[in-house]
Amino acid sequence: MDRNQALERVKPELTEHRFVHTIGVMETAIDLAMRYGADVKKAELAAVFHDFAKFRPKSEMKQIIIEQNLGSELLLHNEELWHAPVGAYLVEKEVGIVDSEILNAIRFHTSGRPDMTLLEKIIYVADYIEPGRHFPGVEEVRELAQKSLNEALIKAIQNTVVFLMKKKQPIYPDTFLTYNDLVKNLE
Ligand code: DGI
Ligand code: FE
Ligand code: FE
Ligand code: FE
Repeated sequence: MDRNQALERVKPELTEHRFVHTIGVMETAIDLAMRYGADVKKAELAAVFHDFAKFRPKSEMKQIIIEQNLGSELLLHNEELWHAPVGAYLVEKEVGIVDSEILNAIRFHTSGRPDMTLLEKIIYVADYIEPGRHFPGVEEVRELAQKSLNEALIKAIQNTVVFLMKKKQPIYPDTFLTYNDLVKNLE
């Protein structure tokens, strides 16, 4: 599947704003893949489809999480987390992408996980720093991403956790597990 076919496929699934975000993630992921020596075509496809399930009804996502055993603890946390694992499932089922590296980059783009692959880190960071993002601290993460993907990822998680805590929102345990794994392996 080439880039234009992929973009045509994802477009009707998204709002105009989310489609523009997706193109930003795609361009950023390609840059990062070239910089850090990842598979550029896989980064491109994973980025195009990373938010594939973002606008599926809550009820559909919930049903998929239960029926496909995607982890019932997800249901106890913010629905914002659901579109990542549900997206990986639907991109395989409805788009026909079977490459597990691409599917895992989609699956873990919101929470991360311990021992993230290079491609997973690239999609996570690209999602955070794409040019359409304007939240506080994003510029620092953009700069870090030029020299260390791990440092960029740690800062992005820190910012996300602080943001959620300020709103007194629960933090999904995998987000902490990802953070702990990254700081442990720093030195
Ligand atoms: O889909 P996007 O908006 O492009 O970005 P995303 O998939 O990275 O994140 C979507 C949302 O998920 C964002 O509003 C913050 C939220 N989120 C990320 N990590 C956690 C989280 N929410 C909770 N409750 N816990 C987390 O650990
Ligand atoms: Fe997302
Ligand atoms: Fe993200
Ligand atoms: Fe996104």
